[in-house]
Amino acid sequence: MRLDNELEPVFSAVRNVINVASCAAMTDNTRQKAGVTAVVGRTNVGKSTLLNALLGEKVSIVSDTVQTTRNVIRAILTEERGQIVFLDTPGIHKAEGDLGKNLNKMARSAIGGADSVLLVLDASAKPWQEDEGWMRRLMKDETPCVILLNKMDLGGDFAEEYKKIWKDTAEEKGATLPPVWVEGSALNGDQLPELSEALFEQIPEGPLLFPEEILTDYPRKLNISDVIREKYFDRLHDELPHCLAIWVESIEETPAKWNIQAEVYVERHSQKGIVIGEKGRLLKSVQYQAEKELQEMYGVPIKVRLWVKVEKDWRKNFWILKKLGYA
Ligand SMILES: Nc1nc2c(ncn2[C@@H]2O[C@H](COP(=O)(O)OP(=O)(O)OP(=O)(O)O)[C@@H](O)[C@H]2O)c(=O)[nH]1
Ligand SMILES: [Mg+2]
Repeated sequence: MRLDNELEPVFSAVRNVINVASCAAMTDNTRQKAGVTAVVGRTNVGKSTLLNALLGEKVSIVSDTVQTTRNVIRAILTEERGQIVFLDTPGIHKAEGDLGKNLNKMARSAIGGADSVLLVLDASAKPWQEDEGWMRRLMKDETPCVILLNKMDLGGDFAEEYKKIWKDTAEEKGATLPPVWVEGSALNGDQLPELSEALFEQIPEGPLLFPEEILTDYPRKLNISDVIREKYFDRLHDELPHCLAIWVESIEETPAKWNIQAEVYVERHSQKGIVIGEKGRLLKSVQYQAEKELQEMYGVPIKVRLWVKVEKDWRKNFWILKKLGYA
């Protein structure tokens, strides 16, 4: 496994977990496979939906808004044949502000430390420049990769067009390592066993990297803020989401329940009313939906209290981006 630049902290965290992991979780079975697979692609193609489906648990939030995923999230799949540590990355998207640029950088650097790459494409939509950009990058590095043509449940009208782009570009660049193509659907699970098979093929043999019961090591505070953000994205669609961030201030664990206090950042006063809603309806509904989901996730009663705060131009504020884990 190569270790690289910006993601070095991520991988040193992996190594730390390995060091403290119980030896019982390791195995002498040298034929077992274990490795890191970066899941990349443009925004909205279904990367997070796919990882949730492969793991059978929700580890990463999903929405039809661009750049829903804002951190690199490790999702850990452990089976008899071994373990794949997936890196769910923010989808590449034309970026103007610091937030978007940082997210693109995060995604691009993820492939540096990975053993293999899974590129996800949306076969139901015309190829974007960003899709071709990923293909060029993977060819340049000759990275072993599997390409999932996702959303085949919607017809897959553009599957052949994507394959042709790969073929033409590979000829132009003299790239020789062919990808493994899988056509399927993260939403209905079609061809996911075949996809897993292809992914396990591409990672090296070795002991497990994480104890087998761990699905993700994503910090709890970040997970909770993502769930709250997802509930906002569900309701606001394109109206506001990019100007919105959630910061979990505290989690008070009492024997009866967890009390979660979180701040909702918006960029301007005029946006405050939108996230609160008429008579506070939107805010209350987001609190309620988040409580419901978090309760299920953590198995304890949960109370969420949200405070809306105007942080002018937070997307350009390095310290806020850093605090949120976006820089
Ligand atoms: N019909 C269909 N919809 C899908 C499929 N996979 C994902 N979606 C939908 O596509 C949208 C985007 O899914 P996400 O999983 O959030 O996409 P993403 O690639 O993680 O997006 P970013 O985090 O923004 O990079 C959601 O509305 C999903 O329900 C699929 O196989 N079929
Ligand atoms: Mg995502």
